[in-house]
Amino acid sequence: MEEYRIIKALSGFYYVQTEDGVVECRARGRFRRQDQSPLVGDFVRITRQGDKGVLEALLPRKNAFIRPAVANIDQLVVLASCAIPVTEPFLIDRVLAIAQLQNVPALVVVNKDDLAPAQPLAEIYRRAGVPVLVTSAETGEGIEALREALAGKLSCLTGNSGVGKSSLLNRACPQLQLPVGEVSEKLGRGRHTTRHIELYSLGSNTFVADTPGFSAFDTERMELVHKEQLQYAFPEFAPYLGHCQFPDCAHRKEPGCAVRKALAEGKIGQTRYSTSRPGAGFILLERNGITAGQAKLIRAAVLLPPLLF
Ligand SMILES: Nc1nc2c(ncn2[C@@H]2O[C@H](COP(=O)(O)OP(=O)(O)OP(=O)(O)O)[C@@H](O)[C@H]2O)c(=O)[nH]1
Ligand SMILES: [Mg+2]
Ligand SMILES: [Zn+2]
Repeated sequence: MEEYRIIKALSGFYYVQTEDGVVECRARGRFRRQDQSPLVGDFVRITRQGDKGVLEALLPRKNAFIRPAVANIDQLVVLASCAIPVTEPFLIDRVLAIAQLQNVPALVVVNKDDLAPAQPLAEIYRRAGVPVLVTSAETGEGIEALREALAGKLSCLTGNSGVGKSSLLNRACPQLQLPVGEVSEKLGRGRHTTRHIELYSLGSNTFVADTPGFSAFDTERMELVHKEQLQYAFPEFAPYLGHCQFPDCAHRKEPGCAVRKALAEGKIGQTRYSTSRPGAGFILLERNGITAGQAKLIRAAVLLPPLLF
């Protein structure tokens, strides 16, 4: 049997890169029965049937994400914009938190600097110790730095619809010619131009996945995180953890809280702290017991990596 990587998933078919081109595959029924969903980035075993193929098995993953649905990435690139469609910091924070809990390096890119100054948003993440680039797909600002940041890795771009994920990739690699869409000024959001996840080669050992932007529906959905783990999803909190008066401090209203003290002193950003609070976009799992509603969500989220349970 042959082992290859899935580079695209579309309408129930999986497209696998082989030495002699891309092969369209379908998955065996047992994947569905076992609640296993192959993802772009997965390594799979296939058998051939003429010029088509069949996915026979998924090889072990080093990481996996639900949104965007990708596996085995080296870096998550969170694209944001201060021009329409404006990216709310909590959206960035949620993606960064999930990456951090999976030990996947993240990069924040604030695009459209030609339309609205990107620095204030960029500064929030610089202060949190996250690598940040400021770019413009229009003027080419920051493109060389972006190319360098992508080199030699498999990166996945994510961000709300219309921030310029596809535009930026086109600018970094003009032969890609990815479709880009208009932004609706009236609604203040993108038009979901990119409809599927696909992995592109940008040269030696460099791959990047373009993904559909989050939709309003997506952003209402919550991420599942263990209650005690949430604080570790924010790396700049680390120096203060373990220094609160109460060992089980939730960093909310408890007296002697070192995290809140750092917040008051401006060492932790207000938006970062707000996202880390229970109820701000995460469903917090109790160690020994989950509610029926959570159990349903967990079944729906079969792709969640073991770390999050
Ligand atoms: N002025 C300016 N316009 C940009 C920039 N980046 C993207 N755009 C425009 O923003 C619109 C949306 O860009 P896309 O690249 O389609 O955005 P996307 O993030 O791929 O959106 P989805 O595929 O819907 O998730 C297009 O009209 C682009 O021309 C930029 O840096 N500056
Ligand atoms: Mg796009
Ligand atoms: Zn505390």
